[in-house]
Amino acid sequence: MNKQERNAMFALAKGWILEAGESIRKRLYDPLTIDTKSDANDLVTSMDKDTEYYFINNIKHVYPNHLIMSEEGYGDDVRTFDGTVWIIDPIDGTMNFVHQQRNFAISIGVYHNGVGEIGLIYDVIGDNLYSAKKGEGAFKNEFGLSRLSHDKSIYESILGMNHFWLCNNRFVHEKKMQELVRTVRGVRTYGSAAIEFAFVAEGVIDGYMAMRLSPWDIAAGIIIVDEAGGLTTTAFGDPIELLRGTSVLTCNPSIHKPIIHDYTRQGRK
Ligand code: 2AM
Ligand code: CA
Ligand code: CA
Ligand code: CA
Repeated sequence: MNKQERNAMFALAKGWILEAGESIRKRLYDPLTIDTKSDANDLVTSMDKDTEYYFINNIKHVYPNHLIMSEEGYGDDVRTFDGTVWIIDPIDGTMNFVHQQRNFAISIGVYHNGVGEIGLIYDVIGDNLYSAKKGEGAFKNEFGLSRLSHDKSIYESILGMNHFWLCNNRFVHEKKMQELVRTVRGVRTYGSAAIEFAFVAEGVIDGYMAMRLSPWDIAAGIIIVDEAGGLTTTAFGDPIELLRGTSVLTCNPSIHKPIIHDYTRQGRK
């Protein structure tokens, strides 16, 4: 994809994401239809569906040949990364949206032949747009993000992770995760993978780990963290295969090796 095409697509996507966010803010306290999906805690609302539909309508109108992979099922059944693929989570952090009316984000990643071209994560209530274009750095609104160029030791790092991995689970031994929690300076849980990626890019947290995420949770975040100078692999240090569900470790490069070698690989089930 050439720079001109990328810039045009970025400008459109940015306009759409800001407009969708504005629409959510206006309707924040309107009555919602809330359904459950795989289990009682897996929520989806009419706002998730309306927002996804809005993006798909707009994208298909301008780019009828592009494919769209999105959480709530209005997109295409994407099986390969040939051509241009938009990967969209209309609301990441739906539980936060429903219970807290904050700490949720819209996430859009655009890939061309498998290469990340554009990443956008919009923290709707904070009105902060995290963005990146391939080769042009990462931004929070108009400010460039550069804190990841400073090394951190694991002892002075703040790590984002869900408390779930400290309980008995099928991915990783909880004792090893407890050891990791005691080693780092602090642990945070924000409840939106996209926001955690944005915070890693910003240097607000030094890493984020999760055992089970979907492509739309991470597609934009991978590009933004990469452009900010960070590193993203599976939680066990392998390359991410974006078309499938995956574990994730996204972090300041200086703490990647210690986490993989001393904790996740040793604790892997
Ligand atoms: P969502 O709000 O778009 O569903 C919360 O820890 C993070 O995990 C959010 O990014 C959330 O995305 C995602 N998530 C929630 N339920 C999930 C599930 N059943 N499988 C994978 N990811 C999930
Ligand atoms: Ca969901
Ligand atoms: Ca999500
Ligand atoms: Ca979602």
